Amino acid sequence: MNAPFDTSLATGPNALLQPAPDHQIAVIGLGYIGLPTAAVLANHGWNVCGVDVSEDVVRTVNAGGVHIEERDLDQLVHNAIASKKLTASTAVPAAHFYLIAVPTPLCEKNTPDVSYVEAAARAIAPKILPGACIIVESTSPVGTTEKVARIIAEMRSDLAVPAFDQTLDAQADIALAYCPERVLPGKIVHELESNDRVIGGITPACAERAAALYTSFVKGDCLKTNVRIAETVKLVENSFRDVNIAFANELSMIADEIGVDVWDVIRLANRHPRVNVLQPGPGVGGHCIAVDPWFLVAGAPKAAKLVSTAREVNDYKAEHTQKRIRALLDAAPGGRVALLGLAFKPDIDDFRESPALEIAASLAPDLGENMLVVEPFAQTLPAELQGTGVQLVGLDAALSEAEVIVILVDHTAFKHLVSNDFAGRIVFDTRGMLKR
Ligand code: SAJ
Repeated sequence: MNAPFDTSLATGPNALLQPAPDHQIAVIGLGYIGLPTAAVLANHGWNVCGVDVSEDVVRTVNAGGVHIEERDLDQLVHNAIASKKLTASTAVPAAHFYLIAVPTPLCEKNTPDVSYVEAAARAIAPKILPGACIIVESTSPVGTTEKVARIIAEMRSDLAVPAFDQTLDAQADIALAYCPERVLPGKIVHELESNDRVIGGITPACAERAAALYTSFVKGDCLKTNVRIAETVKLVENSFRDVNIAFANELSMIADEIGVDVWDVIRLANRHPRVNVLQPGPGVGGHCIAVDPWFLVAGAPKAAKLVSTAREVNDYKAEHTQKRIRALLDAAPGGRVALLGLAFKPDIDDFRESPALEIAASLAPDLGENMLVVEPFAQTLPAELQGTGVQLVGLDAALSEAEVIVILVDHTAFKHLVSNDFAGRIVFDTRGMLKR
């Protein structure tokens, strides 16, 4: 498919300008962050081209549809396409702003894989015109945005590319910045506009240039800093949460051993004015908190002891939960178990890195048809459970047919349940849903 923008952008060598209504924005990667961002920008009047390597995704978006479930996203994309402010393409266009929102997965050994960001930089480089601003949003190890700058500088010797230690940045032809996404799945559309943003420039002028874009649609504050601090801030945010959840998860295992109710302990401890223990669960999932802390560890493996231990505790919690379910089944030989929820957190259809799914998949080969699953956000069983004999059933069937019931996700659809609904059953409530 051809790029929809013309290549004669009205910018010159010193045109690190304020954004203008006719400026064009290319969002590279139309996933959980890129697509909502592209749609929000388009609905704020920008001309946006969303770029994705998948022809299916491009076709779906151009037809006004969405390939991911996220509250309010379908209407937003529909409006953006109908107003012709958003188009999608597999080709990178010439644009005034480039936003890179591609995945940064983990390699084996928990080291970051930034190859998609590098590929995006290589795809953008030939199209960049003087005056353009390139912003990385993907969660990235510190130094990634400077890597993007080096790739562009190597491929475009005709452009003066800014460097981190450069003092006279007024000479640069383009701007480069890092602005991490920090939106919560399930509230992405709302938080894209309401959250504060941290904007790190390779130089101060780069931060100014990128901030001019974000202030056009963000209601929160746009906080400018340097690129390395902004990259670190993102990793710190998710590591902070991971470490705190690890404390709650460790506490739940300690409580099991010493025989006290962890939910009562947390509820009462949190009445202290400076204590706020988070909630234990079956482990930590999603593509952010279960992954990003490793990027911080990779940068300073010896120093990041607490961060890496927290990751191990949260990963272990899924194994611990699975072992406890097996122990409960030993007490009900031949009995059926019903698992309530497979998603990585409540009220979401996202199963990535889900501890609930990991637990189900590890039990399935042994339990087969003795395992029932209730997941209001799945029409069919995820691939990991198909062909195992496990059945996807409704809540009522699960409650009447299973001897052991495990609450793995506190979806709203389960929240009306009270202890009496489980009379005569063995219940394992990993989320403390029945206590809240
Ligand atoms: N969880 C617990 N106990 C808690 C809170 C969460 O076990 O008390 C579990 C959840 O069940 C889930 C996991 O942690 O499995 C992560 O859920 P979450 O709601 O804490 O976070 P995410 O992964 O959906 O989104 C996070 C957010 N980061 C922070 O809150 C610091 C979001 O703002 C980021 O934009 C997102 O990561 C991201 O994309 O990085």
